[in-house]
Amino acid sequence: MSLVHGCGSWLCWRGWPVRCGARGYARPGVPSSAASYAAGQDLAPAALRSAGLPARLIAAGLAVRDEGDLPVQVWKPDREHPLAQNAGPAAESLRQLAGRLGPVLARGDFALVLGGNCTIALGVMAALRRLEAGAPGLLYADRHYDLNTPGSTTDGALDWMGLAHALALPGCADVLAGAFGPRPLLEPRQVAWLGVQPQRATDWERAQAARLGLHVATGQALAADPAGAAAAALDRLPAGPLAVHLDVDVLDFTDAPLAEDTGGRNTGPTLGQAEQALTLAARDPRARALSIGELNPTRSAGDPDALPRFADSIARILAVTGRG
Ligand SMILES: [Mn+2]
Repeated sequence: MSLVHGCGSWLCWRGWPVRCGARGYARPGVPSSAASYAAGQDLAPAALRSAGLPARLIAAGLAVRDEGDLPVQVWKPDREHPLAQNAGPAAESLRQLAGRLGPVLARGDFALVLGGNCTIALGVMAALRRLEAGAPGLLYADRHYDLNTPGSTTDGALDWMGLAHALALPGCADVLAGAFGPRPLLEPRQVAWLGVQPQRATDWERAQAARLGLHVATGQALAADPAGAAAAALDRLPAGPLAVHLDVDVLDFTDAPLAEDTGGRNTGPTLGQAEQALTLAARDPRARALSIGELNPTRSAGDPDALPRFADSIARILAVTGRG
């Protein structure tokens, strides 16, 4: 990972003095629930700020530049497009994200993107592709494949359709699959899944995973050997720049009640186990971005330690970037 040179000045960033050091961390937020099941994830960037994520990143020795938030989008029912709800506004937000990340990545900063839902990974991959530094890879930590299409479920929620659109699977909505230039945005060899619970996938998704020969480590495998599962996934990815995406629903919801989807109770990795896996990825010299999706702050209202504990984990993970 390239370094940011020549700064050395003090910047005032949301009240904290931040010294520009050897490595920059840019932190755009995507306060959007447009592509989600309901409102809630639009609150995540602000909740992570309030939980002390910036201060923890700084305490971990990172130089943080705040890139600010994209325009707020709050989910509402899209009765004109019930099977791909709010696809137009969601795609526009992702195009904006990719545009915002372009200069950040080009100057060698590591990007931490706060969602929003999992479609933010498409904006990150579009920006990495534009770097023209080789085929980018995506380590996708999620309880779900996110390979649904508007035809494979009746939900109409794009938040578990993102990778179907990145891979341009049959039946995708053109407005999203074609939002980033030539499609597909990604080939199957550019993605490795970590933490999938196959029982929670649709039949369509399981069929696509088998047909395309996807690299998938289940949640059970991830919990049993976090570092081993991550290493095997990283081995499979191409040599170009690497993005890590964390859908917080991959976590055991009883251990870390953070996710929009509450179905992960007592299964999947704990926050500590996921941290082990993602720390390995962060050490990878290809690592350029981490995106965090599907966090709904209302889920942890009764467990006030959950968000600060999560912020601590993220800071520890990012503290090792480039220390491969
Ligand atoms: Mn998910």
